[in-house]
Amino acid sequence: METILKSAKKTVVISPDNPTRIIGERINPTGKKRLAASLLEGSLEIVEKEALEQIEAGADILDVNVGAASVDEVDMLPKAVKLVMETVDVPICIDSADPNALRAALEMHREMAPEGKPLINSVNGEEERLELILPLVAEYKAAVIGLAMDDDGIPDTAEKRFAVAKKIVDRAGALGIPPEDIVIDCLALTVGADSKAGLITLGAIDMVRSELGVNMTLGASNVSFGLPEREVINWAFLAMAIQLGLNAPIVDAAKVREAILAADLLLGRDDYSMRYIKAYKKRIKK
Ligand code: THG
Repeated sequence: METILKSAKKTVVISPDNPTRIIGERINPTGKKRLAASLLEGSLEIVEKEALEQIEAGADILDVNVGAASVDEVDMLPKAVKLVMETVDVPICIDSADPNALRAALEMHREMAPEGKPLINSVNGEEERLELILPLVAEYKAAVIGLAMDDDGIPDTAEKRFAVAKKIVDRAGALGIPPEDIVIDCLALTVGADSKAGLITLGAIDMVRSELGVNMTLGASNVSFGLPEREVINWAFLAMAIQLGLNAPIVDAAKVREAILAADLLLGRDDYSMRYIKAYKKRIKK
């Protein structure tokens, strides 16, 4: 199962046989007051800086999200997508809850890279979202992240999250969108609130990999929200999730790349430890 994403110049293949691909999460004003304020003024300087830094840190794909209070996403999202595509050459993950902003950004992406293929973040199992987003995915021949939640919220069992994932894959299929263009997100919730939260997510990942075979993303760092030394928890969780089938986490590359390289190495996806050693050498040179 190969999810193929393309910028104007670069193709990234997400597949269980490939190393884990990192979707860089930092172009997102959530929790970043400075970025939120600058977006409100129409400035994209921080977006450009974050794009460059994340590529330096080893991101393979960049998530672009400009959603903050009072920001006009229909105006700003295509501008941010354009700037990121001019600044770096990796594929783009277009992140918005607003279908009009998604459409505007998809138009811009098509203009900048007519042969390109972005990832849309996201659809979920809610009837309304399926009806709004899946036609866009088909029209623009994009790939899409499918969140394992629906009109009843985020299910509290692995089986129910799997069922939502299957529903999304089936509904996409009915519109001619193949399963390789669906990247499922089994959703990470903090273990600080529910000690079984990690286990439920891992169980869903396992089921999605074995029964649907599709590729998977995860906003993995959510798992440690509210706890001290979050990185330690995130590293352990990523290793487990990657073993079970997560292969395109949405994370801060600067904080988790070493752990991901170690997981890939231990899972036999890094011949002669080349990627691990190369990253180490680059780090000690600084
Ligand atoms: N699944 C999918 N997409 C997602 C998420 C997911 N997109 C958004 C989010 N979750 C992943 N992206 C972020 C972006 C920012 C933060 C966390 C996840 C974040 N920001 C810091 C804060 O709030 O404290 C500020 C970080 C900083 O400035 O260093 O935490 O789950 N499909």
